Amino acid sequence: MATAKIEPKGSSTAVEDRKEKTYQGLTQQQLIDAYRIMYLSRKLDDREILLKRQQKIFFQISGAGHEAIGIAAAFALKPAYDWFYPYYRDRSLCLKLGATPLEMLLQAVGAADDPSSGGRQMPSHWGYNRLNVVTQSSPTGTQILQAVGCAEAGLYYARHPQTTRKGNSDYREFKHVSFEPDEVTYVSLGDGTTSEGEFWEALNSASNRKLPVVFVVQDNEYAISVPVEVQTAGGNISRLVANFPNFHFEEVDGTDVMASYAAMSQAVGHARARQGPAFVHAHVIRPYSHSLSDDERLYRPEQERQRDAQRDPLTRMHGFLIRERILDQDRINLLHKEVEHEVQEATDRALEAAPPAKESITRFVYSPDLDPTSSAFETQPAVAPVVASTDGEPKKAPAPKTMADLINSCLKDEMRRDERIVIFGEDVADCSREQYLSQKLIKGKGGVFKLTSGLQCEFSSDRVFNSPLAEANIVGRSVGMATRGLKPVVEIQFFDYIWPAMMQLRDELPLIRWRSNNAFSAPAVIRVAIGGYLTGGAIYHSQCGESIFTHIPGLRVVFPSNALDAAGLLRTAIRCDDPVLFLEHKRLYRETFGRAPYPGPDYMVPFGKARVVQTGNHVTVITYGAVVPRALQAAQKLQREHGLTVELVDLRTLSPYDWQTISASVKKTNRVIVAYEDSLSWGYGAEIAARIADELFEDLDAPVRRVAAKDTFVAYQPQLENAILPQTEDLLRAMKELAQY
Ligand SMILES: Cc1ncc(C[n+]2csc(CCOP(=O)(O)OP(=O)(O)O)c2C)c(N)n1
Ligand SMILES: [Mg+2]
Repeated sequence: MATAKIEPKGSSTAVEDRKEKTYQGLTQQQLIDAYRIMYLSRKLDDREILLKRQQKIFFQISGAGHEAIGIAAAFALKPAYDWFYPYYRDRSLCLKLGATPLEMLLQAVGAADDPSSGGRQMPSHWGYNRLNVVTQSSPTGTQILQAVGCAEAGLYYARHPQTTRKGNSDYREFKHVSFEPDEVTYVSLGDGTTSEGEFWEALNSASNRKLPVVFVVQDNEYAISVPVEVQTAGGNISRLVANFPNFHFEEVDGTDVMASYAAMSQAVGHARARQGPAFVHAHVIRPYSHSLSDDERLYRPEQERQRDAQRDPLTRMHGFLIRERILDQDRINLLHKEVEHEVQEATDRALEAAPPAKESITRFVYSPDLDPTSSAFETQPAVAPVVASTDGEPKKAPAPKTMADLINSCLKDEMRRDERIVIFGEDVADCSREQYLSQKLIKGKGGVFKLTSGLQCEFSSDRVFNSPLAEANIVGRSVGMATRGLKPVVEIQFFDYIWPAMMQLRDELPLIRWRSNNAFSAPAVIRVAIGGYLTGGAIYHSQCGESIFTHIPGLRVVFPSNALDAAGLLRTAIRCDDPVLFLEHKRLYRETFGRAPYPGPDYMVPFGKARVVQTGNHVTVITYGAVVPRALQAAQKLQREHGLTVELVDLRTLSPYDWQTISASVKKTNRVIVAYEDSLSWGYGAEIAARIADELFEDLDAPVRRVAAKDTFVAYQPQLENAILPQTEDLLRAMKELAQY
């Protein structure tokens, strides 16, 4: 049924002529609208609770008690113009922005047509591409740094509007980009979530970079059963954040629509005027327990719950509309009936909706548009022209360069080609204090391994800059930027220190596309210096651990062994449409092994294509990274001393990996070693060995052997390091044993 417009009580043409009274800038009609959405929001929660009890849906978490601040935020912001990173209690916000009751219930039943996730996420995990409501997840707080990255992307586009043009031959072809010059990013969270480190990292960057982010903390004084005074030192988050520069602060009764709207308008105004971020601390209530899996009567006495109930935003708004004679009880009853009818209609339709097809489960793990394993990513190195010099002698071929050189050159060429690329991380800039560069007082740093050297000088601090020392900050912001269509190519200084970013790397970066059913994606590149054999690198500068990441669906994992591959694979990583973890072995950065002339600005190596380093007949060795040169040395020795030949396969990319080449080689030699630098047990080679044992059993003349590090960490003392990491002699011994098995 089409809902009739319920108007203010005294409404008539004559009445409209007189100057209309407003309430903190909201008209009577807007207040009625606010009440209608708040009531709708509550009724949807109530209906979902009923459906859950009837086992027609499978989870419920409500927005009850948070309706007023949500509606106020929606009035102060613009859908499909501003950007939204809401959390699960933001039902009223999403309804006012334009999400429909049917859409919400489609998620509750897990329907194929659920626009937020296609049946993949729990209800109240909002995501509406057409409204700029970005796909939300369950880990509390991961949205906050992403919102910071989103705001940075908006400012970047405003400074570089030409970058929004659709590109071709890479991810830009499939990434629609839009921005508004005065857009604002909204992000909300609960009081408990302010205890997360990522919250503080986000405030720090938003403050320092004066970003137009409006942070809304919806403080219902509980995080499940843990009260606010246990979460927050002193019990009030506003007091703790008050000294962040550039912020506008508001603390408000979030159950009062008018007061909340006044606070939100001020906050949004500050951000829109590019004065900096804003922080709105809204005191709300939580009348329905944490979720349907929780019973708050176990930890909240009746009198406390009664006290809360007196502040129920719906009751308050109802009373206000009557007191102000904006609506009488009859009109309110009519409004209630209309809303209840709307909820019933949406419920009927949602319950009839088809579930997703079982065959669809692996859709959108990766980009459906651009396949980095395809021949589109296979190009030849540009052959350097050999020009005759004046004396008639051909000029010398260009000098071979190190892996570090070629990665640096590749980054430079890609940045020239694609202005959407931004680079940040710890120490990656040449010099943050730009005046030292312009006055030519210093040479500049450009990364602890100098991989990003000269990039800031060529491309400006706008595109290449230092981050705070905070790994979650680096990855979380890059997720937000990539969601908006930028191409962040960020650096994690040492693999050993990647763990603070793990929540973003496991639960966000590779999941954005799958969990939103392809409505959003975040194809960022994370470069990481990895590995040992450093002589003195010790425990915390030598770790591997790639299998932890190859275990993550949706993430491409690359691990080159030589300069040419590094350049070609990095280019593929940048141009492709999936998130990539690009692992660079520190020991190989400047190694003599595997140097090559720069292969030119278009050289690409496709993912999932191994390189056969040398062919052989007696045993296959499957490996990657810094074990490749060691295995090659061992193979040469085996041939010299015993006349046995090794087929050496360098995987180059670990996810996806080249099963075809592995299988063809094992079928040929019937003997195989999987060698890797990481500790032996549960390492990357376990998966390859298991698959060979499973699928190639009939072809094997010997057991599948693994050669890897000891099950410990890498020690500082060089003799210990040598004993821990797999050496050429270990490989040689295994090759000989297996070849003669
Ligand atoms: C990182 C993380 N830890 C734990 C949880 C489980 N969990 C879900 S909601 C929640 C409480 C959140 O409290 P608060 O931030 O105050 O929001 P509220 O639910 O009160 O609105 C917890 C512990 C989670 N989802 N994510
Ligand atoms: Mg809370």
